[in-house]
Amino acid sequence: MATAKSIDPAVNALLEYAEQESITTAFSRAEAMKPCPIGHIGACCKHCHMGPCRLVKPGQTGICGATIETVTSRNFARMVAVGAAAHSDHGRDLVFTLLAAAEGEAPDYRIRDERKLMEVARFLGVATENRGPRDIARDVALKAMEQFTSQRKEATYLRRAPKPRQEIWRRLGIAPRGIDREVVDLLHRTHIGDDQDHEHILMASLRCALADGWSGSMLATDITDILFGTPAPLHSQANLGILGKDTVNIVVHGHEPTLSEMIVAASQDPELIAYAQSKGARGINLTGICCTANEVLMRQGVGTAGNFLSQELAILTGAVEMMVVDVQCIMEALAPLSQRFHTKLVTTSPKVKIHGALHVEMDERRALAIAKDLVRMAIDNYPNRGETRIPQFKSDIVAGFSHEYLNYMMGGVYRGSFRPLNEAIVQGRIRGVAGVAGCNNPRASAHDAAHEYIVREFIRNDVLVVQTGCGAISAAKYGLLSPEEAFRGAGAGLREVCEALGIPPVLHMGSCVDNSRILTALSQMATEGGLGEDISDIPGVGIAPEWMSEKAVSIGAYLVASGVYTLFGGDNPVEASPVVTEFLSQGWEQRVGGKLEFVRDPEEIVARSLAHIDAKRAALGLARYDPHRFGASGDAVMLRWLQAREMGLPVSPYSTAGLEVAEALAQR
Ligand code: NFS
Repeated sequence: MATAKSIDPAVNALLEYAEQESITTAFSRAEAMKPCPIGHIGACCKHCHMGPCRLVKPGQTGICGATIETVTSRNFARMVAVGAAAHSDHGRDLVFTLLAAAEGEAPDYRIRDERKLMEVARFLGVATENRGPRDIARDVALKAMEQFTSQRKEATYLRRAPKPRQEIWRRLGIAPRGIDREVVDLLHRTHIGDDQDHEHILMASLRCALADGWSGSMLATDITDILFGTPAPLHSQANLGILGKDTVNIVVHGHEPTLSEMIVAASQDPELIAYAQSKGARGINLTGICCTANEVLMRQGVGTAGNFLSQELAILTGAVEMMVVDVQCIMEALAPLSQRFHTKLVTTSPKVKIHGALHVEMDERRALAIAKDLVRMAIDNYPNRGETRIPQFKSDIVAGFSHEYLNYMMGGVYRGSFRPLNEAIVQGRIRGVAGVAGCNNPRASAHDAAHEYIVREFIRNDVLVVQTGCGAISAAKYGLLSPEEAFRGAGAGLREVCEALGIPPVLHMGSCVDNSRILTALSQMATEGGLGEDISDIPGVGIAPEWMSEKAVSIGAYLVASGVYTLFGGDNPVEASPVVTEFLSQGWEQRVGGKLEFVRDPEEIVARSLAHIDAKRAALGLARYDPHRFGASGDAVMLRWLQAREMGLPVSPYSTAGLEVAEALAQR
């Protein structure tokens, strides 16, 4: 049975073991518990204690008279508010760390990227002349804090969007103010007896989501870069096979980089490595899961053990001495599961405790000391390890594509720009761009299947893919983040671009908070020229094939508000109301140019995406996409020629068009 659960052989192997041992996982629990058919489609209102009211008959209302349109849109709004709160609160904690570092209260943190500090300072209007980095960082932190508390003033980061986009937001009254205000405002509206016009609730949802994407998440990314460095491509590996058979294995899981960066440092401490060796281990092996993994992968090259649905499986290997978790996407099931093995589960955030886990609270004033204590504790646990079962699957990856690096790679320090990318789209070498992100969901047909299918289809059709979150980890596991993939799976035009720039056809841009990098890149593409004037003009789409979290809903909503056609796989959480379903699509599209659709079938997601990309190309007056127009140049042809020559085939050295070589190889 287990084989059909995932397309990842490492996951399937461990699920088989779980079944043999009668250990439950999210996969088996999802099978045992069907979703509530009323809540699943948004028809349950439990916002007061007269109910919950289940609106299951045509025209039925709640006790207060709330219609199905009001109930579904309120439920949707609450998801946006929680998602925006989670992303932004992560940003807030980074602001606190930056402030503490600037004020000398967090001695283990420093400004690693002064260049980015200067850039952000200038953007936020902080004076930089004749001032030291710590002084500047302090003011940057204070300015960033204002982005949370401002009552009336518009969010500063909106200015990173193309001008026409900003105007749309202002005209519609959805330009967000302070993040805290927008989250509270949206939650307030969903209380009994408040906002009862679905359009009004859903437009307010866009405003709150914008406060996430263009403020909370964006400043989280900026400040993380300032503190820990702006990512640039580096090599690493992904999947459970990176766990070492004879190393002390520590898994960091959750979302925040603050403690995990210190654990990276602690795991490289020669004294601790010697201590691990004294216990019989070969060394200390740090790996990650979910977005904490993405944070330390992008900057430190730490290997990624898996995405959301792999968290329990890492423990099932029996080879994890310690799993250190912070916030978000951490399954409570980890606690009882870890007790069946020798794994120590440690919660570290003041916001997250799990019954049955050890709590060692993060304190940035002594962060490195805490990290060292944790690593030592993991080492002490190594001798308790029993039998292990590490599936031998791992892939090589290249990750770390910040928008700064994209600029750099397309023109170096002096001429960095997005022009080559825009030109490749204009010419039709690249048909369009797709952001593929988001979670895993055990209710998907098979774990990672939709992610992998959609990404492969996009690159085969010359669509450049950018990824974040668990979607990026999925691609990593299937070899899609390696430059060789351009030769294996990309269409001819995209392959030529990848060869010229030396990049994979799928770019890992970070954690889910780093979807803000995609917004910044889109904004830059829109203003660079050749692709219209606004994000909604760009031939591009946003996809979350296996979403499940409220954060994903907030991301979807801010992409829509930014002008992006956004498709979510899986079921429609507002299905109970055709009116609301239509409003998320056509209603939003008429107003902001982007729309949100829930589409179960991955083939249909690809078909709608390509049709949208082609329609946007046509609207811009660009050349019709022709898959056969390009591909006669580049390394692939050279490689084929070398291969033919090595095989002793009679090919002319002048046959760079490749036809003769291809024919000779085919005849073989
Ligand atoms: Ni995004 Fe990253 Fe993963 Fe989904 Fe959870 S880890 S923040 S919410 S499950 S992609």
